[in-house]
Amino acid sequence: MIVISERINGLFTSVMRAIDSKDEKFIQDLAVSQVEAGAGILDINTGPGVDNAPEIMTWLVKTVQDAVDVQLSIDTPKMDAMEAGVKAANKKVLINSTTAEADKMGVLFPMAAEHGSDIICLTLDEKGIPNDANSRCELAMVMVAQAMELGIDTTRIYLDPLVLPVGAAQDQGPKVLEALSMFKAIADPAPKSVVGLSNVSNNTKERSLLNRAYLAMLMANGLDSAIMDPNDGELMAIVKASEVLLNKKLYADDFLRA
Ligand code: THG
Repeated sequence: MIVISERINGLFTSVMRAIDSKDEKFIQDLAVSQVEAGAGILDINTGPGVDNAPEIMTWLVKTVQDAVDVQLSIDTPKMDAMEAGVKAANKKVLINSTTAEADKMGVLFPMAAEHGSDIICLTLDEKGIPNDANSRCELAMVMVAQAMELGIDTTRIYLDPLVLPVGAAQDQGPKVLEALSMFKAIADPAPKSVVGLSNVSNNTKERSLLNRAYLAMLMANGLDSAIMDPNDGELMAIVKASEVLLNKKLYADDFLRA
């Protein structure tokens, strides 16, 4: 499983403060600790409500890539900030994300094709987030078809079924699992899958417990990558244990220490 670190996000108060004061060391220490904890990709998000998002994204990307040598996921709904992030990166990025909305696909798939980027496809469109697994798959198929027309390899596509907070949309938990298990059949070779794991526990008291339990279920349904906190040691242990139980990693008595 590919662990994508969620921590370089202006949503976190400490990160927002570091962005405001252009504190390179804080961001770089955070990046290094995430990679040391096992992150294979770092998600980079300026946070909501910044008015100079392209400038901040450029600063974040440059600051992070001066400290670590991993792929970056450029996480923003703003096209200008996305373009700034893709251009500032010195290697191929993960575009996070397009939706099935025509205006987004029309800009972001050509951007991915031009720069050789990987791209996350969120299963939502002008009508919002679908209510069941089949509608999520329909939107996934629309996006995969459009990407293929531009020559984007299906293995560069990460389908995101959109995890919702259990407190607000409890019925969606199993529907996301069902959608995940259907995604593999959409193309050959199969696209990858990704979720924003911590969404599930937003505004709950038992955040890490819910994140850990759901991650094991998601992995059992074929999840390839998750935006999550690699500094949660117990959560990382769930990743390792699940990889062994799903026969993806060889069992050994000391696998958790490895
Ligand atoms: N899919 C994709 N990208 C995504 C998401 C997704 N990016 C954003 C988000 N969802 C995943 N990242 C986070 C990052 C932080 C939190 C949740 C998801 C989070 N932060 C604390 C909070 O809001 O309570 C911050 C509080 C603090 O300051 O400590 O929960 O689904 N493709």
